Amino acid sequence: MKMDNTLLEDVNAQINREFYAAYLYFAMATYFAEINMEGFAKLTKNHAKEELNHAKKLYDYLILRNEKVNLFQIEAPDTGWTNPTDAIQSALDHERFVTGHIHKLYKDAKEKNDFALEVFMQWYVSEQVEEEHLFQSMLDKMNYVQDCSCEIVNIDRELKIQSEYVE
Ligand code: OFO
Repeated sequence: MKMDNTLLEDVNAQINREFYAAYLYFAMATYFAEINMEGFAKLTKNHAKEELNHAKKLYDYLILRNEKVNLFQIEAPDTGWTNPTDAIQSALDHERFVTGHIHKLYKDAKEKNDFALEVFMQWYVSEQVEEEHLFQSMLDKMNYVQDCSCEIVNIDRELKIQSEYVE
């Protein structure tokens, strides 16, 4: 079944958003590396790789459906973070923004009776729950310790240990 044109445009736009997300997390990893927060740098770099995978899954899906992939220009992320908490807050804001688009795509697929796309998008709906949880729980911890930099350093150390298992 051919994909509705609006749905196809939206999937292509989502591919771009996933690549943008990868760019954003690589930028964040650079910021954390520059301030010597190795744990946060590893976590965000690993997350950038996950975002590339999200883009690739959508790309492969369009190929499988014999639909046209359009790769658009990737916007440069805004990198004016003033401290680690500010950066993680912007990660959470970004994930909430992406969740809104994923939900819209899922709803549109359902309304246009594209059941294959609807089922495919379920994976992204669930993934967004995990993505928001990851940054929300981190942010809660960071807000809890507030400006106590030694505690932020401890969180960074923990993240460094955890992300060594992921790589
Ligand atoms: Fe692709 O989930 Fe985050 O942005």
